[in-house]
Amino acid sequence: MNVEQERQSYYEDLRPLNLAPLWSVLKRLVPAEPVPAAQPWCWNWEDVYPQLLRAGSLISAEEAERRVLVLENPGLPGKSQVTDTLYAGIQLILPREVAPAHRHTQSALRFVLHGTGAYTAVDGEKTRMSRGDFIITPFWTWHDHGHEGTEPVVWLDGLDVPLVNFLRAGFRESHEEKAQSSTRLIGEAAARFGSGMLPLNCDRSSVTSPVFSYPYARSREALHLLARAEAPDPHLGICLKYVNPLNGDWAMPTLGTALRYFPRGFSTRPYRATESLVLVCVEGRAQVTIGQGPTFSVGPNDIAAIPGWCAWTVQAEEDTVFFSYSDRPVHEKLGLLREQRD
Ligand code: GTQ
Repeated sequence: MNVEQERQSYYEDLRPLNLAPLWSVLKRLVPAEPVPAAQPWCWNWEDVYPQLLRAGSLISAEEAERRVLVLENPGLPGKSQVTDTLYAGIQLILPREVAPAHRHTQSALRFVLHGTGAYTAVDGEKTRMSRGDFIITPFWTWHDHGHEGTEPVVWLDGLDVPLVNFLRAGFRESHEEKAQSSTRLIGEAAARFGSGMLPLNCDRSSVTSPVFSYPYARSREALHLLARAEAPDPHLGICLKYVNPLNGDWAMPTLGTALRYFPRGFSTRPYRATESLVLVCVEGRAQVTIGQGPTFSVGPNDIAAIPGWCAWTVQAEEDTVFFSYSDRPVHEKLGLLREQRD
């Protein structure tokens, strides 16, 4: 037997003992730099919306529990992942429907894409949903969605499902009632925590922002004013992150959310970080180039997935606003965030 044959027979002897040689996997196990399985991709609203409406005629929100089309990254087929660490889905609710109350240890965000008249209820408080609003469902809070209006309402769900499932920390429960009863006024959380003030002796320990709705109109106005006050950052444009007023940290413990403005004609310099990112176009149109390509033309309600450690640039063809979410808070907390600006 030559050495190679001896090694092979050695490996075969190891297998039933549940032992394996590190040296044959070391470089894959501990790579020189991140190797995402996710691919750069963009989902266009004009493809997604008609399919979502078809789902609306095939299954009710109640039967589906959540009537959602999952954005499946082409590099991760069947995994229900938009990037290696993030989940994204597009949820449809029709007039008079209820998506029944449940809770889970995965954190969820909603970013409203289309329609008016729907609400989401979180731990007894309803919030109306309007286009561009960023709404948080903190982990392990009861939530149901309903619709008192007249037209289809659609939003993006962003969840930390792949991360939580990787940690095997997922729990889920159904509420005994279809829709939880209201125990708080509409706007109560915003009044208590979201006006630049806090109750004098409030508990500051929550890792999720208690301001669970960040209306678009306010955030948009802030970005547009800043665009007149300062030059856009070469890599970020005009970018504001959503924060938890209790501690100034990200609004959610695992998902970093931000709103970004790029004036017409502005191009960003290449930027990459270990975070993986989902971009949602709210207004305008831009070319988004990811890695060595592809370049996607991203317009209203189009959604792009940017895998970790892929450099990306934005070329704004119109005044453009993007909402984004990423796993950045986790990278930061674990000391793993690495960035490169060219
Ligand atoms: O609305 O609670 O897209 O639990 C995936 C899982 C939405 C939700 C999703 C969920 C929800």
